[in-house]
Amino acid sequence: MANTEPTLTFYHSPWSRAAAVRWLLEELGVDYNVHFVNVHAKDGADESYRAIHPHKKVPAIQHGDLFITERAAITIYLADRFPKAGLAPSITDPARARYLTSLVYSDSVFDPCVAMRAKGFEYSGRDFSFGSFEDMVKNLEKSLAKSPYAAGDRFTAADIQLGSSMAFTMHVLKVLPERPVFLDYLGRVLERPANQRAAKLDEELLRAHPELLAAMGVVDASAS
Ligand SMILES: N[C@@H](CCC(=O)N[C@@H](CS)C(=O)NCC(=O)O)C(=O)O
Repeated sequence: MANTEPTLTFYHSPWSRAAAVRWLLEELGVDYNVHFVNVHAKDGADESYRAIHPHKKVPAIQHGDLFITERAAITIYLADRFPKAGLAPSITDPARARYLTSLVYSDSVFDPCVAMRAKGFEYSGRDFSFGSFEDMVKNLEKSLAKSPYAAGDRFTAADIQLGSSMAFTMHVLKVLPERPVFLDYLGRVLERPANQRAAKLDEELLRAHPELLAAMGVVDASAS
């Protein structure tokens, strides 16, 4: 039978929030094309990219004639659209409640809290929708102590979103504290073969686009 699945294009740049979507795509085992976007260029991505993403950011996907932006929305869409991988509890599964909560929390609370902390902004948690950094760390610690994964006993797409953000903010930004429960959790999720594959594919993509490294002021030692 002919493959009737619409073409899936992933607008991507390594070393960005889009890395979590690459990991998800590898977990799903679907065919996809990568459209490289140099978001690290001096003035950001080329102006033509605004037709895909209104803020010229990654990630974005095109599936057939549908365009989706915002990482949480992309994650929910893909995990539901390709259910065979079992990465999203079904609509009637009670685990869906924690799944959606932690998935959206990753981008609407965790992400801005760590961004404010990384930039050294002092603020009152009551003045912003995402609340305080301290409340976020406490909540995350409590939630991950309760069960091995973000939504309960099994790995879901919410762990990709959360695990990817936690790893970056702990190890690169050095903002998230190295609490034992966080380290245990990261040990569990980051070792997944799909994540390792995604990282390797991103390394290859970086080698094919030295302009990205140059834009970030990184010298590619392997190129000499
Ligand atoms: N709210 C967006 C944020 C995406 C985002 O911040 N992307 C960054 C890379 S980590 C970007 O493309 N920045 C380029 C720019 O702003 O010019 C989402 O969740 O998808």
